[in-house]
This record gives sequence, C-alpha cells and structure tokens, in this order.
Amino acid sequence: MPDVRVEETERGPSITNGLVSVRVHLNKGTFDVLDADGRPVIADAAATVSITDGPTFTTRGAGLGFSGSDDVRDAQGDGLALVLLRDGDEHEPDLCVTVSLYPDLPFAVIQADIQNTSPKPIRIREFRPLDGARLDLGAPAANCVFYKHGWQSWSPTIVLNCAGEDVPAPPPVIGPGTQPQPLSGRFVSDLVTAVVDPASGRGAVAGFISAADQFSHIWLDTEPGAITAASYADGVEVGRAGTLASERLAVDVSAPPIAALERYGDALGREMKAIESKSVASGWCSWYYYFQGISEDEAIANLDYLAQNREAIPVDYVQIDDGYQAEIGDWLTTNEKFPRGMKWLAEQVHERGIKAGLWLAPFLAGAKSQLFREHPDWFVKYTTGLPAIATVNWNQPCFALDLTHPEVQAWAADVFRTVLDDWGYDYVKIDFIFAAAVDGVRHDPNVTRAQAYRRGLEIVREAAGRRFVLACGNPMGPSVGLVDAARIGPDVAPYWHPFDRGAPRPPMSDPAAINSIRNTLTRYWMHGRLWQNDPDCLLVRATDTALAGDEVRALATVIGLTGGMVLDSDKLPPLTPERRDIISLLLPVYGRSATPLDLFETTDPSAAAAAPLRTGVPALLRLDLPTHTLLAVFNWDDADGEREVALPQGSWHVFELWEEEYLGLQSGSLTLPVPPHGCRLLRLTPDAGRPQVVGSTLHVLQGALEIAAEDWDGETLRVSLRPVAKKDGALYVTGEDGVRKVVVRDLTLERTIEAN
Ligand code: 9PG
Repeated sequence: MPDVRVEETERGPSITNGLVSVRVHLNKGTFDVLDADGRPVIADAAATVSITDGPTFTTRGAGLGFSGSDDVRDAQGDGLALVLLRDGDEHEPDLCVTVSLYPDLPFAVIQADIQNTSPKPIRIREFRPLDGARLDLGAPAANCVFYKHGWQSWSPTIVLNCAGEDVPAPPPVIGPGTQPQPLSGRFVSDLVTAVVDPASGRGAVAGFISAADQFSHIWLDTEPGAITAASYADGVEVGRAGTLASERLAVDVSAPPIAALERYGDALGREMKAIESKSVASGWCSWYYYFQGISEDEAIANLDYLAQNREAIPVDYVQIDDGYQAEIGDWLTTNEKFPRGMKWLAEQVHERGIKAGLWLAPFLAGAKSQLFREHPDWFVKYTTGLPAIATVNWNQPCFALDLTHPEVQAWAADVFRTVLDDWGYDYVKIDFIFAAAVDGVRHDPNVTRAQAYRRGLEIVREAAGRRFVLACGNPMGPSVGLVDAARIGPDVAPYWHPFDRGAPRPPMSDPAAINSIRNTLTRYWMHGRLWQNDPDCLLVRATDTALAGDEVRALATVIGLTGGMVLDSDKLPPLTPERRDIISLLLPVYGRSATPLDLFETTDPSAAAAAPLRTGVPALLRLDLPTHTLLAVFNWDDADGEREVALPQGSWHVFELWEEEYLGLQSGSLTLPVPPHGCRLLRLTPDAGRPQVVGSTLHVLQGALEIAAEDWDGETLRVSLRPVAKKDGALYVTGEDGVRKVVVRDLTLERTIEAN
C-alpha cells in the first residue's frame, strides 16, 4: 500500500502517494496536480473566497505559507494533508487551503476554508478551492469532451463536444441562482465533471465529494483551457474568529476516466454515508398511463391484475402517483376520485400481498391550496416579500415551502407521520423537492439552500425510518445519505421525442423516452454508490402509446442493464402476453449496472448541432457476468443503421435476445443492422468446446439469474434452472449439429433439465 509522503523543496512542499501528486508553488500561491507519470495535468491552480457584496481574496500572486502536514482521518480513510495559508494583510480574513491524499486513492482532495480575523461578522458568498487551473491533457481543450452533469433529476446530463457550445439547462428546470457567467467556450457542470480527450483516452475528473451544505459548479473555459470549481456559501455569516469551509473537491487525473468517475461516486457515497440497500425495488406506478386521471377503481383494477399474476409480475410495490390529492399542498385530503381515502387503498394493496407507495410533492404548495391560503408566511420569499415561485404546473404557480421554519417542519413531520404510520404506506415518492432549495429569503437567514433542503429531507427520513424514500426532482449532491433511491433523469413518456423537438434549445428536460434514456445512461455510475437509481418507468403497452416496438425494447434494455429500479407504468389488464413478457423479462431486478463504454465519445459538433437530442447519448453497454458478457448496442438515429461492435479478446458464441437469433462463434468485430431507436442485446459466451448454454430468453440478463448451474459429464448437459418472472421461454444450447432451441415451460420451481 503506497504511503503518503511529503517532500519540501525551495519551491514549496509536494505531497504524493505514488498515484497522484500535488506540488505547491509557495511564491506564486498556486499548486499543480500530477498524474502517476509525473505529468502536471492540472497546473497553476489558485484558491479563492468571495465575500458577499465584497472583495474576493485569492492565493494567486499573494503567496502561500506552509505550516506543515497533518494526519487526517475521515470518510476517505487515514491520510495526510498539506495545510497552506494565504499570505494576506492583517485586516484580511485568513484563507487556508488543505490538500489531502490517502493511500491507494488516486485523487487529491482540496478544501478551502476561511477564518474571520476581524471583529465584524462577514458573509461568505463563494469558495473556489480550484480557480483558473490550466488543464493539460496533451490536446487542445477544443478537442476534448465535457461531461455536463445536471443540477436535479430532470436536468440533462450529457457529454458535449468542446468544439461546440454548452447547452443551457432549459426550463422547466430552474437551476440554482448562482451560476458562473455564461461565456462563449465555457462549459458548466453541477457537482462533478469529467474532461476527456477521446483520442488519447486521457482525462480529468473533478467533483465535490461532500455536498450537504453548499451547491457547487465546475466549469471549463476552453480558451485558454482552464478549470474552476466553486461551492456556494449563500451569504452565510461568519462571526469574529469564526470559520467556514468549502465543500471538499476531489481531483482525479488517473486513467481511464470512466473508472475515475466511478471512483468519484464511491468517494461521494462514503463521504455522505449513502444508504445501502440489499435489493433493488420493483413496482407499478400509476402515472404514465393514467396521469392525473388515476382513480380508486382503476387502481384496484390494476391491483387485482397484479394479485392474479403474482408469478409473472412479482413487484414489491404499487405506487399511486399524482392525482389522489385535493390540491398540491393538501396531501391529507383526497379528491372525489378516491372516495374511500388513501388509508383504505393502502389496506387494499396490503391485502394483496404487495407494499404500498404514495407520491407527494411535499416542499411546495399551489396557489389554490388551502395550505397556501392559510399559511402565506410559511414560504420562501423574494427580497420583495412576495412568495418565491418554485414551478408553474397544475395550472397554477406553486410556491416553495421554507423548511427552516419550525411550523413548516412540524407540518411536514405530521404529513409524513400520517401517510406512513396512520395510513400505512411503505414507500413515499417525494417529488419536486428542489423547491426546498430555491433561492430566496428564509426564516433562518443563516442557512444555505442545500442545508434548508436537507432539513426537509431529514424530516422525511425521520418519519420514514427504514421505509422506502424515493426522491424525484431532487438536487443530486445533498440528497445522498437521506434517500433510498433517486430519479436520475427526466420523465419517460409514451413517445420518443419531446414535443418541441425543433425548438432552438432542445428541450432535454421534457418528458420523452429519449430524454429519460439519456440520463439513465449518463448517470449509471450513481446506482449502488449513492442510492438505487430510478431510471423512470418501463412502458410496454402496444396501444395508447406512440412508442414503436423497437423503442420499447430499447427502453427495456436500458432499464434492465443499468441495474436500477424496475417500475412499470401501464394499464395492466389489457396487455398482450407478448408485451407483458417484457415486464417479466426484467424481474427479478439483477441490480448491477452495465458500463456505457462510449460515454466519453461524441460525434462531431456539426452532427450535434443537427441532432442535439441524440448526441452525447451512449450507445454501447457492457455488463460482465460470471458465465457470460452482455453487450447492448443502440441506434439512436431516426433511420435504420448498421453498427460495428468490437468483441472482447477471444472467440464467443453470440446470441441476440430480441430477435432470438444465434449469430455463431465470432471473434474480432461484428456488424449488425439496428433499427431506428432500437437495439441489439448480445450474450457473448466463451466457447467451452463442448455442449453449453449460449442463450436464454427467460430474463434480460440471459442466464445470470435463472441458470443456477451447468454440468457436462461427457455425455449429458444438465442445466439447473431457478424460477424467474418469465415462466415460458427457451435456452439455446450448442451441440454437434449446431445450436438447438430447448423450450422451457412453466418454470415455477427449481428444476434440472437435460439439455442436449
Ligand atoms: C406527477 C409527475 C410524476 C413524474 C415526476 C413529475 O416541469 N414540469 O412541468 C414537470 C411536470 C411533471 C413532472 C416533471 C416536471 O413529472 O417526474 O414521475 O410523478 O411529476 O405530476
């Protein structure tokens, strides 16, 4: 295990663990981050702090003093830190920079903090633990790609070509009010970014691994190729001798960048104490068929169907979405479509052996609600005193609740106590919760937006205990550690493109299958590290939808291979057996995510300009399983296409699931026709030189769950099968005369079959 060492030279101290090094230039007041080969990938970085309506203090040019290194022990392990102090005038606050390294972790953690040395309180606007750092990946920044991560669930997360322009986050997603000034050649990301040169595969990942207190941005200025990371203190006051710190920024310049991004997810999960789940949730959700038209009768019809088809669709939860409540804000009063009330409905769910889930948007209230009429003082305000609008939806402005207000806190606790304890729900989907984090004036003026938001989440967590909390419309960073699951993309929809696809700014947050798929692929790394990812619902129906069969298959493949929650949202009773089988194919949930191999590759910027909705969407997923590897290849174009797929080293039996076709023993690469918005899902099985299973149609992972063992005794191939949701299907087995289809019927119990 490489130890962390500090060296001192004339120029200043360096800290290294053999995987990454940070070298300080005391006179210049800057530092560099070097990779394992000693290349300064990030050079000449300063740290700054900005006072609200006041000056900014930077280490650049001021110089740094080195007071020594300290042992550190924190969520990342036992490490060593350089502590650097800005040389300032006596009347200036002390700005300190701490650089921590840990054995075995190839990233440096940088934090800026301030001490108020004056007798007067100061308010802090913003920290930049990394300011104006030169990025050198061995190629001009314009040749690189930029991983743009969105603020909340519905914000697009996309890989952009740096020769083009950033895409401003479009409505309905209002970002946090603190934004770096938009500039030509500037690319802005929330919480974390990766900048990668696709030609060399070199890259840098920079992301805040702590996020409970301050929102943050990281941006790249392609001219001159500089990177800056800021966390926002929102004007929090620091009294005499008081201190305040930025969030902790991890900088990882090790290869490959996709591993660095996953490692960043691990570090954020550790720092924020992510909730770990033993299994990944499945369910049925009312929203994407019924929308606000859901009624008690329709809920019961679907429940009855699930009760009668437990084996084929063994979901954990039935979740009623938006449409039961009297008004947005009046959660404890039902409307006329639910005459027997929500407690009765939860009992109906439980009677059928299923757990019950309920949607609420608990951190905002509509202008028409009783809550808003009775408590106008419970809301975040603009400086004018008017209530701050969180969103306009449901034909009314909706105002943001002030979660720092004790009466609001008590109200929220009561709502969740009622839903969870009195009514008996096992699961809450808390939606539009970014509302708790909007800019504005709050009851407690000394709380950041992220802290106000977390107070709200803490109340929900406290009421829920170990019951399931799914966040939606949630800012990402400050949700970690308080929720079991989070929506990581915009809404899916029973159509492929967003309505206004010709708009000058592509509406990448609007409901649309492609919008939801984009984020499911680009935020794959969050799953299992921060929470369970909710990729949004699977829609399989053949009627009341504009999704073509190939689009349904692509959606199912993306959801099935990224390991997150599997929630269906169809009217179940009229489903055809073929379409119902697609739900069954994804159950039980396997729970591990594939990797989007081409995440950091994009087409050229002119293609991006012509087709902004489908560029920056990965099209190749790989999942390594104990007995085989899955490769999914997608065609996001609107026309038929051919895709060349490079196979891993070796020769492989290739089986395609959706067309149920054995493609032979292959090596090198394979060219496949792929329909528009469709995919091919390949099982690659290493050749054993004897009869063996090479395909299964019983589950989307094609054998990982339903095949318990395969035994060849020289004469007979015995395959032990475990039941999965799909009871009828086939195995494909090699033999002397090629590949045979072995039909499997009624797989309700474990069974061993002779397959040759
Ligand atoms: C219920 C829905 C579903 C869905 C959520 C969320 O900006 N907008 O106008 C907007 C409206 C709805 C929406 C997202 C954004 O969907 O993601 O699953 O629960 O609310 O109203």
